[in-house]
Amino acid sequence: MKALLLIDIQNDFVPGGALAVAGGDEIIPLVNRLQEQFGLVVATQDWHPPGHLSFASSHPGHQVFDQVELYGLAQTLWPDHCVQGTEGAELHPALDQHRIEAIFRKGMAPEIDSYSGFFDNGHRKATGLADYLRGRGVTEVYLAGLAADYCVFFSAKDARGQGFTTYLIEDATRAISAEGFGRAKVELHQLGGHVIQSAELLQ
Ligand code: VGL
Ligand code: ZN
Repeated sequence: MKALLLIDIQNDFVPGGALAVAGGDEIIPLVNRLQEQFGLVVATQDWHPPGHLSFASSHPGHQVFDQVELYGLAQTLWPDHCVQGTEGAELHPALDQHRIEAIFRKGMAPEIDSYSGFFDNGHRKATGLADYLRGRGVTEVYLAGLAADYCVFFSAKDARGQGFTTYLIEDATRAISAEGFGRAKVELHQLGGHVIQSAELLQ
């Protein structure tokens, strides 16, 4: 059984949003077509409380994209984004939601970031996504969404770590940094993950 994971397709990650990924909105028509190929579609939603410690605004004297250490973990500081209950945190209105069976929220703990849909960045707490997928008989996970080099990549790595056959659908993602995504693809290959194009699923 294969599942499509739609990672953080939220208003704040598309142009005009607080943490816009260039071309982030361009993936949505493709993602909607891809959903038809899957018996199970699941989404994740970045869902931070106001004042989350991944926000540069929570660190006086620091700028957006600075690197700091947070309780022993390297942390990039982001603009305030995906604040619980705001429009920026909503799934994008063009995303077809009628086949999304579950939405896993992440990033609620104020002191730790959570790029992956499976675990926080310290692997301290699981979201329940892996157990949910196993409970549904899923063995193969396909990933699309935003951003390719952060939440999609970290979700793909954890999917591998949880023993799922893992496919990152490259043209159904957009990256914050092309260089960062290049490194991410190498690492994913080393972990036994696959990077594919949507055409391999749509023919
Ligand atoms: C993301 C940075 C911070 C993402 C979320 O969805 O890729 N990136 N929070
Ligand atoms: Zn975030």
